[in-house]
Amino acid sequence: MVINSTSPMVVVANRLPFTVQKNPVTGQMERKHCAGGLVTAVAPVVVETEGLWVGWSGQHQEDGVVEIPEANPNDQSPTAGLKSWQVKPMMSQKTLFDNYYNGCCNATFWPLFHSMPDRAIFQQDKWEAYREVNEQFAKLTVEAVQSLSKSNPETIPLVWLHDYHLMMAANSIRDRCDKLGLPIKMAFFLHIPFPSWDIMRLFPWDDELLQGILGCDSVGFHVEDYCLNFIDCCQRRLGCRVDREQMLVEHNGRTVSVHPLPISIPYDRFVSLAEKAPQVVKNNEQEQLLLGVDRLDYTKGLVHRIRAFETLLQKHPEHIEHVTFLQVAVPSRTDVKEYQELKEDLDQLIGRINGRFSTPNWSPIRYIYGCVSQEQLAAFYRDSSVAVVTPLRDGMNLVAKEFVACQVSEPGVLMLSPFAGAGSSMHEALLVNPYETDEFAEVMHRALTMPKDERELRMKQLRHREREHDVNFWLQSFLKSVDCLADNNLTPGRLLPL
Ligand code: ADQ
Repeated sequence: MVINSTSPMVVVANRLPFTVQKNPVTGQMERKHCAGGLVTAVAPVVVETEGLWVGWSGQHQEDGVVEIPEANPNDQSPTAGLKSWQVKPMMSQKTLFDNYYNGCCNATFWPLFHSMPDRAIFQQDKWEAYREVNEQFAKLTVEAVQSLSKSNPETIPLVWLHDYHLMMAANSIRDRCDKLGLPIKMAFFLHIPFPSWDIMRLFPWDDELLQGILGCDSVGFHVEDYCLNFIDCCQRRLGCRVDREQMLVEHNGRTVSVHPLPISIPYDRFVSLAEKAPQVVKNNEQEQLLLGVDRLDYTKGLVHRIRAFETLLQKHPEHIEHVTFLQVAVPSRTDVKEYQELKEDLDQLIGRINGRFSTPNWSPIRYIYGCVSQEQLAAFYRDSSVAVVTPLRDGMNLVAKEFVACQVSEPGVLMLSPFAGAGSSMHEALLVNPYETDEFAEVMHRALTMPKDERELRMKQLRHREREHDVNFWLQSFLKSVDCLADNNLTPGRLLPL
């Protein structure tokens, strides 16, 4: 990987890039790698620029001090090169952290930003906990920056804040660094959608939140629509002067640049996994698989999708015994009531449909509730005829891209919701509105019966685009966006013309 950045990168994310666990046999603390696009892409940059990663370790202050162990000598993961001094665990009091994480991040921002305001709670104490934990993150980040600047006073660290957990940290980081005379560049990237002004204004403290994000020099979202929503909110709520063409927002005498930076996957890695993965066992040679892979989350539209599959079997009984829906769902936020209810609804729905349509030799739905290895996932992607990626709302959606990368033999068909960020660039997918059940079933039928030459053509173009715009491309685009614009903010004056 070529990294065009000389600044040490300080990544600040809710989570560390690995968890720390006690080995039950040796009693020693060990790193447990968390697979994920962000860690795979960003950890090598932190290693190479001798930067730092600030995040929650999974423990609380009540649990005592966490010592970060060095990587195991056999560690092959992208975080293996991170020395223990480069990992800064954030620890908070348990109740405070719970109000921040479960209370505000997941019960307010997650549903609100996915345009599901009826599911969101708006509580002052949760919001205060959010601000306080962001302040704790800010304090630790500045200590980290200080330690870097001591050992290398020539460089200007690049602080990169990630996601909806950390929208209120930037101004505190900036103020503290200013007082210490520490120059920094600061960027923010949001992994979920940024909603329209109509939704954002429902949040009682929207002005503070927007000002929080504007504390950065550069702000990134997956797609242009989210950028424009953000710019719109800044103009309408804060009265900022904005330039929509160049995507600039003026605030407090500084100009903040806004960038569409569509995240992606390590494309080549998925290709080679798919080339090696073992064959998926099917009922018979002709059986076609429809595939869904998601975290079990209400934004992912699992219930809508399974209902559409039921309609397919009802309206096109020729698929009975020839088509199976394979749904893989990773448990997520299992201690939250809404997620437990979603699991129950899905269990019941799948049970009912299997009861209704199963024959002695076939059941319509195979359902895996759990995590599967990337090798297994690659096999599912490769051997499925259709991937059904139909969230009700999704920042980007990496599953759509992983499926495309794994199409190394017989080309399959991608069905995609226009409400996922991926929908705005993967034009050759069959777009389907997950709320429109009958049409959804018809598009499933079309995908299952699509002629080979059409499948080939669509998949070829999808694969070409994703190969060119992989996760490395995303990272390089981000570094470029920071290099061109943040320097101007260090020498104030790049304000919008009056
Ligand atoms: P997520 O909501 O987690 O990410 P997504 O982008 O689809 O959604 O990523 C899910 C990841 O989990 C994929 O890499 C997938 O392979 C993996 N996965 C899913 N099910 C699995 C299973 N059963 N076993 C193992 N792995 C599984 C958030 C936003 C997205 C945005 C990403 C990145 O909500 O919109 O695309 O961040 O910015």
